[in-house]
Amino acid sequence: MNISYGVCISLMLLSAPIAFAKEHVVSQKGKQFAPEELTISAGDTIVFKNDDDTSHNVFATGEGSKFNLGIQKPATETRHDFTSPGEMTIRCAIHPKMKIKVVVK
Ligand SMILES: [Cu+2]
Repeated sequence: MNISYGVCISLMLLSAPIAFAKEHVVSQKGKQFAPEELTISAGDTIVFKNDDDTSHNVFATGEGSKFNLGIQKPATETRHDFTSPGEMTIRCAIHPKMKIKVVVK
């Protein structure tokens, strides 16, 4: 196979998902989410960064948006894909005061 043809196909495959889904970064710092409200589109991903020196545990219990990302150590990332529209409050299982409202359009 022609090499430039192969490179072209690879680039198309790599760039395809980026055109439709966005990544949103949410920080966990000082035992708070930042931002504390976020509107995204269905298909988008939220990357949760732990910028604290304590562990966190991101989870949600809403209808159609149930997930638990597990214990997350400092300086690590977890991520979740939001596939269907809705509104939810995402919390930390370790720090009950931590919450972020997410609207998926
Ligand atoms: Cu926490």
